[in-house]
Amino acid sequence: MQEISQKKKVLYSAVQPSGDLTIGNYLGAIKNWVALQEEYECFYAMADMHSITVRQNPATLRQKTLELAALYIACGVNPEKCTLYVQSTVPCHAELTWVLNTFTYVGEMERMTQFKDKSSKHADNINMGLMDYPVLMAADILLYQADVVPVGVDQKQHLEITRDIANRFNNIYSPTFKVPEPIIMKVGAKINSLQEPEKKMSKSDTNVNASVFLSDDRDAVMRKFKRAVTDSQTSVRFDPTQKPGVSNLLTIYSVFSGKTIEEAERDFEGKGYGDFKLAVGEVVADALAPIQAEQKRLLADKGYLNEVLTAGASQAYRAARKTLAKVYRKVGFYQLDK
Ligand code: ATP
Ligand code: LTN
Repeated sequence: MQEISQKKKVLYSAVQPSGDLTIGNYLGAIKNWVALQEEYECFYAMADMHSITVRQNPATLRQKTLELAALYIACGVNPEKCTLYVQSTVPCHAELTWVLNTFTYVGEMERMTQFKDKSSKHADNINMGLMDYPVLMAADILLYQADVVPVGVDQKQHLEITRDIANRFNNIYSPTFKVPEPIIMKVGAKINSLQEPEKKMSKSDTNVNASVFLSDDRDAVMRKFKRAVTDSQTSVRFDPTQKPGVSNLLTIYSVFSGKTIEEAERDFEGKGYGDFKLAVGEVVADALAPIQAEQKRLLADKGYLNEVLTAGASQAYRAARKTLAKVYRKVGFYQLDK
């Protein structure tokens, strides 16, 4: 397990174990984690407490949590270098959330884009947790004194509120929390739907052709790219306003192949959309195959995964409880004599 060093800056990120991950989740989040693990002291969580803000099947949630752990490792997150853990196994997250709730205004939460989106999607279950989601996320990040948080563009607003809450607390008491910065990649931070290329690709989209899942086999990947919406022109050019579909495909091709957008455009000069879509499909299917094989291998070894998550939970707890103890002292909670 990783040595906690004083020198390295701290990085925190998480993904919810609800539903199957899309290539948007991969490119916007997990893929970048791998490169960053050398430079930072990293904490990567499976945010199962966030998942229950939308009703989940218990057995499925448990299974998806394990699958997500295996996926992190299969994508290249190294448990020897990072702390990998399940959010609900570290009680400090719920405890700090309660305190931070008293530094957060109802009006601020009502204005959050994700809250508004999810409330309209789940109108029959607008629970307090859905509204409190950003405060739990702030608690995740602030517990570990994170310097940076790599996320996709859609999470930027949650990072801003985290910074506001941290500053508010620090100003009322004394510096307690590190105020974190988001890391948002220039390319890949927003992968759009293959069917409605102005909208983000989402794992909960009801149109199966809109999202490519990390679990899709080669046939499914090829079929979805073949059906991807483009435009009535013919040139493969990057222009997100005029050509959102083609630009989205170019972005996907670029990040999966490691080429720049300009290089990608050059690859398809004089070629038609048919050839282009085929090439995008191939580069994605080629990248997913080894990840899928490795995830499958890991899932067959539950003992190993359980060991990683047990060690991760105690390592995370050690870091988190220090911050929580400070907070409890500062707000005036009674301290038992030792
Ligand atoms: P849902 O659509 O069910 O609300 P989601 O696909 O947005 O879920 P999350 O678990 O909320 O998934 O997000 C996990 C990470 O993936 C976050 O860092 C988020 O910013 C990133 N992400 C999600 N969708 C995309 C996308 N289309 N492009 C780039 N990054 C994305
Ligand atoms: N809300 C995030 C998942 C998440 C997260 C975090 C991301 C939960 N806690 C802390 C970064 C830092 C999402 O991706 N939807």
